Amino acid sequence: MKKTTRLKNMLGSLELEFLMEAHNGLSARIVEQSGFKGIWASGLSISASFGVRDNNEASWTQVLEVAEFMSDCTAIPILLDGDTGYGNFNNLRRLVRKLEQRDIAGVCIEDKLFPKTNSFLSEFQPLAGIDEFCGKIKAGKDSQRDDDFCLIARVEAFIAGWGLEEVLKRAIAYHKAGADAVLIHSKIDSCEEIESFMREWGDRGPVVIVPTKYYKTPTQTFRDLDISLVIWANHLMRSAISAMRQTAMQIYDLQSLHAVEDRIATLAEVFELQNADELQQAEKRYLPATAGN
Ligand code: SPV
Ligand code: MG
Repeated sequence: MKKTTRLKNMLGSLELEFLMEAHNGLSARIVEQSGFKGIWASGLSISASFGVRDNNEASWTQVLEVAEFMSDCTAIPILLDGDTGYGNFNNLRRLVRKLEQRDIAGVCIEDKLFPKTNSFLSEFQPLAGIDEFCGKIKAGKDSQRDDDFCLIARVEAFIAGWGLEEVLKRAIAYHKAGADAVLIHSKIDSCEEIESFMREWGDRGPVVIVPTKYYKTPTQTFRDLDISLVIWANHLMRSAISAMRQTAMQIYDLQSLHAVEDRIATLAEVFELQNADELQQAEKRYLPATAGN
């Protein structure tokens, strides 16, 4: 089944589904091997792994290149965090076409202004006009060639300090404009805003959430609320930071590899993640036999 169809089916599924964050080919492979059905290509994590801020400091083609590596080395669908679409409706059209060419299953765009700021970083989060954002959604949907490519519209009104009425107005407008799902983002440490939204939203369409700040909410609550898809948005990048710091500090302090050797991945694991075995088999098939072989 196509990656796009699989993501679309996840959105439409009666089960609660999950996407796990990845930010490069390696972490994408790890997500897939862990059993997840799909990948969130996180803007925050990709920019952090570049050592830049989540403010569109990395260009969209740099992000696209990362997504391409992720897509090439995995078979599960990828939902790209497309920020604001990197410009107006026209930039989004081009993004959608480029994502389809790279077999990326969908894109999520948020109703903020370019250049965006991470939702947890600043109180000042100016929102796009509803009509302008609806035009962007329509343009994105009109430009996809594969009917199952998914465009998810992310509502940032709670993040920007607006109330339920504004969130609902925007979600309904984006749904009518053709979004395959709405992502309702919230930065409070309880599920209260999401619950209030779900009570009003009913069954208009699939809803995606990112429970980074309300991580203590039991996952069963999300099921009970009829959420479609949960995104664990940045946890591989954050676990990599902790592990890398610990390893670097230990090696620095001890001037030896001895203490870390038991708790880092083996080289065999690295080669497996790179699919090194396939190349060795191919060399036997395609390279001429030499005296050394
Ligand atoms: C990301 O992972 O880049 C996201 C989610 O957009 S958040 O950081 O919560 O805004
Ligand atoms: Mg992001």
